[in-house]
Amino acid sequence: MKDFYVSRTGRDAALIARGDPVVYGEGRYVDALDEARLRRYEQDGFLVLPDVFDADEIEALRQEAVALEHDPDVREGEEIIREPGGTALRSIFRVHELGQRLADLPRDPRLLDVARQILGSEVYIHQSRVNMKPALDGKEFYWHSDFETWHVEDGMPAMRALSCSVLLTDNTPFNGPLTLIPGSHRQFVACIGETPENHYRTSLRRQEVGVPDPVSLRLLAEKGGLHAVTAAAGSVVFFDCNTLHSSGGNLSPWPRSNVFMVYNSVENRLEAPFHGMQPRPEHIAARRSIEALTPLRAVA
Ligand code: 6CS
Ligand code: FE
Repeated sequence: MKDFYVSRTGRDAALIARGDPVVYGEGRYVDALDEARLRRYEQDGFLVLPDVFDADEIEALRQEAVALEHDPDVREGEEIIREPGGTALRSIFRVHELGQRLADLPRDPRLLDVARQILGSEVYIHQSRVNMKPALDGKEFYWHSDFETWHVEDGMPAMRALSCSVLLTDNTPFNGPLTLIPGSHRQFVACIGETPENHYRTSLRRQEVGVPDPVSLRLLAEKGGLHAVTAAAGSVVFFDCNTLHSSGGNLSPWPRSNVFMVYNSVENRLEAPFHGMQPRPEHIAARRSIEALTPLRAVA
């Protein structure tokens, strides 16, 4: 397969114009977002939908995430990522297969139909996680494009995937809200550096390889600005796989936890990772459980 997005090959950084659509099929595959919201997503590379879930729904999801965090089996499992230099929990991966309500969440039509509309096809879950960002201790996630990692390390062919983040707690200016660069999804930042063996064992704690260089970051930020998603629990952020994003540390005395589900098009299934790397484990990059999701229908 021709690699249109070459990165981490030891050569200099580069900006490569995106060759893939942002919204597939003109957004006509299913009817979920109205035209204005679809255009906003296409232009910025992300979309914030306030108050999608009510307080009871979010509290139930948040409690399930907390229960997983304290489940002794989960705490010893490979899905757990701890904060760099500490023991506090940073992320729990594969939550859509560990929880009950978290298992139904990706199939909720309020989320699934938006993903099907934008990606113009049936979709499956490439990856899910809860980022706990614990009180006073949650560390930053440095600037990156998810697609750069999923392309190089997971062999994701094209930019036909998106992340859906459901805010389980209020995201404020003080607790490390997700921050994105509007418009950055249209340029692929080829990164400097070579990928270490089993890179995910360090990158998920603190990512230093596969991150954009300061010049490219500054150029894209000067063009699009920075947008921190400060919104109430129950809000949802959809963002394109290639939109540059980060989040700061959490110095507030309250946790900031968000659940992330990555929808990939069934037309964009993972191939072999580039540069001969070993595939990442199933709980980070699904290769087996990749059947198209069926929408959860509300019980009549
Ligand atoms: O490597 C990955 O798949 C993960 N890394 C980051 C920083 N964001 C996306 C994903 O969770
Ligand atoms: Fe990310």
